Amino acid sequence: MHFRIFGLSLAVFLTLACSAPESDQGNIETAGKPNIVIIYLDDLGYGDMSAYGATQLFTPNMDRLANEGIRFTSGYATSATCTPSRYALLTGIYPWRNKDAKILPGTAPLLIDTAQMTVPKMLKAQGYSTGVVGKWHLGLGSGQTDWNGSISPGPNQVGFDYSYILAATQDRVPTVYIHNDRVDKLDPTDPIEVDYQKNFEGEPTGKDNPELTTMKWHHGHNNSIVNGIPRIGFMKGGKAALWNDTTMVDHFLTKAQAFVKSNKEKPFFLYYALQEPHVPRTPNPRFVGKSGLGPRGDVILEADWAIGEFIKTLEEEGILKNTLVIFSSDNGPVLNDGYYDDAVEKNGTHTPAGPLRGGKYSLLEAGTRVPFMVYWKGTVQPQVSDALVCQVDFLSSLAALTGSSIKGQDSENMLDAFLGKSHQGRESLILEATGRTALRKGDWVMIPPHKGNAVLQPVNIETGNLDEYQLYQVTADISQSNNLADSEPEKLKEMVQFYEGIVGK
Ligand code: NG6
Ligand code: CA
Repeated sequence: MHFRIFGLSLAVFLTLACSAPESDQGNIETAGKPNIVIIYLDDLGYGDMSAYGATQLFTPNMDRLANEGIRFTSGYATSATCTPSRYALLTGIYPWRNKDAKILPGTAPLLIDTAQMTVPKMLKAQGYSTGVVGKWHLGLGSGQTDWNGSISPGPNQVGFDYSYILAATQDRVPTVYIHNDRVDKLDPTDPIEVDYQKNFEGEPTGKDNPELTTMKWHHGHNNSIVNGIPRIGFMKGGKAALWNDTTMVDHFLTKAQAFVKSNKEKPFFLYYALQEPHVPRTPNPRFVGKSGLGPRGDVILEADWAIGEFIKTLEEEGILKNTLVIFSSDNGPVLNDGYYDDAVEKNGTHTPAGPLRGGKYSLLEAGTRVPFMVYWKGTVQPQVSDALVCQVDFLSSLAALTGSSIKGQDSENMLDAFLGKSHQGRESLILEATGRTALRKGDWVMIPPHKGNAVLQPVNIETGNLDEYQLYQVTADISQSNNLADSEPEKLKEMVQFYEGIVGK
């Protein structure tokens, strides 16, 4: 028998088909490349883990990564809020360069240009399978998103082969899971509508129907009520697709584990973005009351458990030694972030920011300096590192690890620091909090004068705003209690010049 396809014999056709690169991954050598997992928490503070000094919370699974890996003491998110930090993590670009990189509503379009290089795109080109599970908060669609159709562009257009996400935050609508470009479990006869400006007629809200809420709002968070929790934004329909808040951690964990199991044959990159301990804090009943610190403590213990289960999966699948695990948080801690959830009342002597000053939204250290660990069993030696490193460095560093020559605009190759071969970090880093910036350089932090209140009400966090320069030697004064701007004029001048050289005047 002799087959001919477009005039070629079958044998010639097959030879050509097999030798042609099927995709950009086709010919890439993947042997020896480790799996890469970024475990990312939402609002976990520098002092929220026992390995970073917490005495009122015991986090053995996170601690294991810290104690058996590298525990960075000067590891930073770029920003003191979520969206900008995640933008920088994935793109290697400082978020203050993009005016849209600020806390996004659930209806915001995709923030990352689909032509932009990203960590998952770079790794995909190096032969990796790429996935994101958990909190996204980088916008979806191109403006007028129809939540009942294909929600695109999104994670799958910026480098992820697989995505299973919540669109924005747990306190924002739409309160549904999105699998690749579709709302999961959506009943087409019950379409979803989302609006951040006005309510849908006849739909209850936290503001008008407090009797329907099981969690009370303190500030903001008084729009649509889902599962008894009043949210930010209005939403209607999609009943079958609504998430269950108290099983969210289990749900994402299952997806993360499934991704690992089905991709273990070739190197994979998983960005596992837990939504805890961000509000609303909804621990599964298994964790309610476990911490003694109220729901905020309970959800930290729950996240710790999930991380333990996830690492166990890597072990059981026989790939722990071949997996580089990076752990960090998108911004610093906050107690009252808009609900009456006992976070303040039950906090006791716990210090979510550890010795640092400020918190989420703050330009002071607690806004951006976060737990930051690298764990790679058998390859990375346990140690504490004071190297100055930032999540913006992942792109260039992971490129160097996997044989790519890609370099991100603001992303420095910190691979040796990330692998513990060197304690030499970045020379400097621009920090950002709600659009304001500051400079960390060497042992010093300089915060230029910024307008606005010194304390952000009602979260009760120091913003870092002052109408004069602030200069702290953070290696000697980690709690930023001595402003040396007046006594160290030369240092101040040097810092201001350097800062203006990067950020502008
Ligand atoms: C704020 C919300 C806060 C939280 C934050 C985003 C109000 C009053 N506050 O606007 O609760 O959702 O946005 O947090 O609405 S982040 O970690 O995703 O940046
Ligand atoms: Ca956050």
